[in-house]
Amino acid sequence: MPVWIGVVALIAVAVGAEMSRGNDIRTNTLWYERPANRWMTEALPIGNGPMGAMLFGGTDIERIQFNEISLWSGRRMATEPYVENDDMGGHQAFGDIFIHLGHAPDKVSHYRRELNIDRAVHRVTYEYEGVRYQQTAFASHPAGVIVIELTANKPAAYSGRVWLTDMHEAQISTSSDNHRLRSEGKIGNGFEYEAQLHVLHHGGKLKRAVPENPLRIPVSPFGVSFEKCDSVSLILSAGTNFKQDHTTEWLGEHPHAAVTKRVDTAVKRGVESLLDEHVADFQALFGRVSLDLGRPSPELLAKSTRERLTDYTQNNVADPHLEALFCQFGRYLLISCSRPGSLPANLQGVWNHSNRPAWAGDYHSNINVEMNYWPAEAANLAECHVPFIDYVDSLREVYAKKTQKHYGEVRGWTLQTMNNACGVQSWKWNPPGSAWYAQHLWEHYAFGRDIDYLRETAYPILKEICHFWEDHLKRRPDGTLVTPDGWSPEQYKYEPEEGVTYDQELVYDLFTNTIEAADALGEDEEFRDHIAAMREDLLKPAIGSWGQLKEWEIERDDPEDKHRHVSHLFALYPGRQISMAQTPELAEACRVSLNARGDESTGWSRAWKINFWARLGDGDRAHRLLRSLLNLVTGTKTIYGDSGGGVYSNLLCSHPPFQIDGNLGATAGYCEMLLQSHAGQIQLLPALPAAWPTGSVKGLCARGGFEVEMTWKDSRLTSAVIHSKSGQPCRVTYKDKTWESDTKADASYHLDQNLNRQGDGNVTPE
Ligand code: FUC
Repeated sequence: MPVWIGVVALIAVAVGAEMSRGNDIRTNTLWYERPANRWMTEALPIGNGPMGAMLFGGTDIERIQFNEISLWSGRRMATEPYVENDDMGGHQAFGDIFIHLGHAPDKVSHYRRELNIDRAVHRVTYEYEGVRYQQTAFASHPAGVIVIELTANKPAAYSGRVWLTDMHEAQISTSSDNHRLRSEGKIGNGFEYEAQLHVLHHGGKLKRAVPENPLRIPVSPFGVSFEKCDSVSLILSAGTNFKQDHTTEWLGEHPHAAVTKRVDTAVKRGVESLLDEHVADFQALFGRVSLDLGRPSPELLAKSTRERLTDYTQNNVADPHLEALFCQFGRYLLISCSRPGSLPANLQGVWNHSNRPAWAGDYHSNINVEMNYWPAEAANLAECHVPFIDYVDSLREVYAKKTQKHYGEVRGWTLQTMNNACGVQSWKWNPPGSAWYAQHLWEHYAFGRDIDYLRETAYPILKEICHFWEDHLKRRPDGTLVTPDGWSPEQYKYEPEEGVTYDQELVYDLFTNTIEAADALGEDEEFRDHIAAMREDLLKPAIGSWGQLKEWEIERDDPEDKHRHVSHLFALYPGRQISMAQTPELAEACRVSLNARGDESTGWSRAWKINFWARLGDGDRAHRLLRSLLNLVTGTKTIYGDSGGGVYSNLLCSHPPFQIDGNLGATAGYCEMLLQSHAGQIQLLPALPAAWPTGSVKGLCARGGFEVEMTWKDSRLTSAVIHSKSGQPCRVTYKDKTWESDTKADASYHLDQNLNRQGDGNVTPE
């Protein structure tokens, strides 16, 4: 059967489903009625971990802007010399693919551009001069490639040109058979990079593009023309010689061989098989969690994502389905930009179109990189946490030397606020930054219960960060331990000082996690007891004169202060020193501070506040914050104040500009609203808002190695299933009800609305 006949049949089915919008039951889809004009606010992201791409869906000229996570300018931090505030450069844009099709927008009809986040497939469909065109794109993690397939319902419909461009000064060449474009370059710091784009076609022919250039941007004269093809497919891969190893000064092999192999293998496999493999791989992660906050009406589904956001923002329309989509979008993004084997998500995940991105697109240690990873465990994406853990592990020795240079004779390490991929830092020291990183190492164990990981990876790092504080804490004459040189991020008014609440709480958290880690290992009792004694002596959070949680030891809190950072509430979330159950007065003080701070702020600040209010058990307030984050904005200029935070029409979070932490922090917020497990028990629906009266969720994770499924109706729990993955004892609460039991590994426990166990013996071996 000629390929185009198969394609026609497939498109007929797809178009049938997609065109009758009212019947569209695929709910996890963002879709738009016109191509994207702006990269940051409209284009849609796909990614396979190391590589990301933003798709515009153009019909005249399609632009696919792409990145690789390790392409960084700036110095590479070898072990010598140690320069304070060295040139950390910035994450770099890699290049673009331009496809000139010449389908004039004013003659295009039935246009639809969509990103299905269940399958991680981007699709553009439209009609032009009687032909139905379709572009399908996806980023495959297992194959390490990005694939763009152009098909049509008539043969020989595709004639056009494709170019590969580069954001530095790479050589671009075309292979002698015209099938492959290649860019190869080197930036000033020694990082070498390469991209290869293979052009496959059915029917018609390929030839070297003539230098004539219909694009309004400079491109290399080297491109490929395709003429009268039934279909055209592009396979892209890119890499650098970055190696996550400071002993080689972060340099590994030239990427040519690896990129060639990935593209060659993908070309042999063909698009269909790559797509099947990609969808299976992606769904193995994404499909673990389903969330239903209310079925969308056909009227809502008939509206584009932009229209729904507009209604939601400007007309205050209730749209719990859009809210659920936003939650899942955070999971989609994390899977797409954080896979084991490459660097962690930076300020923009992996998506970046500039060589001078905002804040260098860095790893920002005083909230942002941590927030990126808040949903990893609770939203059942523990694997996606691994790049961050590996990153921390890879930097310990470099940071230890730098820490000694800055702090003198101390063991262990900490870090500055701005960090690149290879050990270079700048801006202010963030003394408790390493303790915050340590929390992530601990949480990976707390949720996953992998004792070998705890022993071999996490515990040694927790311990060395404790060493830093053993050497650095100051003991006052009355025996109190204080952090000596703190700064509550990023309050400019004050000089470094003792006993800043943010620092004290983070050290407390580090010590708590280390104590529990030693207990879990059953080792290191003497050290454990020593840390426990130090924890007793730490200066603790205190309540100030207007009932607020004090940000500093000296009372300077201003009820008018609307600062975006709310660092002194770390102990409420993501810490656990303050909780409604165990420290109700301090929890109340957090409430007072939050009310004073107000809701409106940068994107990530709003996301943090969702989590705070969830921990305070106030679902309606958490939901109000969620609404204030799902606020459609268009501005991309940096604003630090209270206007501009929200989301763009492509659902990427606006600081502004785009910053991915708000997306990921919001997803963590949903998890906290529906399930909490930080206080030694699993709390079901601890902050369910009135806006979600009926719903269900499956696959959220709880500490202790549990997965939870729940349904609710009329704002009350109707059933729950607790799946025990590692056989830990379990205590579940819902309002004033409790169920407590030992569990068996790989068994599921069904509970009714009163938390009574259901069924025969109540244990369902999986
Ligand atoms: C911190 C924040 C800013 C911004 C930057 C990347 O400095 O205070 O708001 O998010 O990180």
